[in-house]
Amino acid sequence: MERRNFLKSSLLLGSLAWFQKFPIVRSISNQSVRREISLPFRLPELPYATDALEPYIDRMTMEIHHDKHHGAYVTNLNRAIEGTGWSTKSLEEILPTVSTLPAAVRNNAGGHWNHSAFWKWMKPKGGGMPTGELANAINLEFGSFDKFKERFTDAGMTRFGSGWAWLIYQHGKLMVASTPNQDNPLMDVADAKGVPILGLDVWEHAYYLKYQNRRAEYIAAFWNVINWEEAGKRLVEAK
Ligand code: MN3
Repeated sequence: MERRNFLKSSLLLGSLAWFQKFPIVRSISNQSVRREISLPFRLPELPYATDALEPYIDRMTMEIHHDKHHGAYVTNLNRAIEGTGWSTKSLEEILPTVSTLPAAVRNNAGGHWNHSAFWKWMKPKGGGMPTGELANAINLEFGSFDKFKERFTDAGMTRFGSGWAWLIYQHGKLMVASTPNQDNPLMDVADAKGVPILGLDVWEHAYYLKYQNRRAEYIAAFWNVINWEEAGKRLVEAK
């Protein structure tokens, strides 16, 4: 009996040691090694429950969008930079140089940055109007909040296929822009470069379950969940 237990534990220890030779098992068994060696980027938690933006954005869309889509950008970004000099860089260092990097880095680094910000640009019981410096800057640049709303909506509606609508800060002023795919205004490839103050995902995956092909209804709903404090904070930091 004792001998059998002894054999069992030696076998177990032996196989553990054997498994330890393989990086993937070692990484699973050791969180800190895992972070340092091969998985620098992580999927952030949503700052609210998946049903918190109902009825404007539905629970299932939030679950799939965050867990599957954003999750895949993080996984694929880690895969794309593994073993390269970029694995120790921050997103803010990677994005301005994407023109020199493989498409997988551009798409997934963009996807990770864009979605990490997007979750924060929304909140339950959001909406209303911006206040303070952001309200002043919007009025100064666009004439009124309603005129800005029109311009931003138009940027989202006229983005053909998948992409993002943006309010950015550049050269001391605000500007509305849009980018294709997962590009963003922090990238050297962007037509309009600047600091993103507010962004809206207009990929079909962001609205199709609830709104199907009706992008205009999704964009109209977005105004009810915008976190203007977050947008305002970004303007203050950008200045
Ligand atoms: Mn998306």
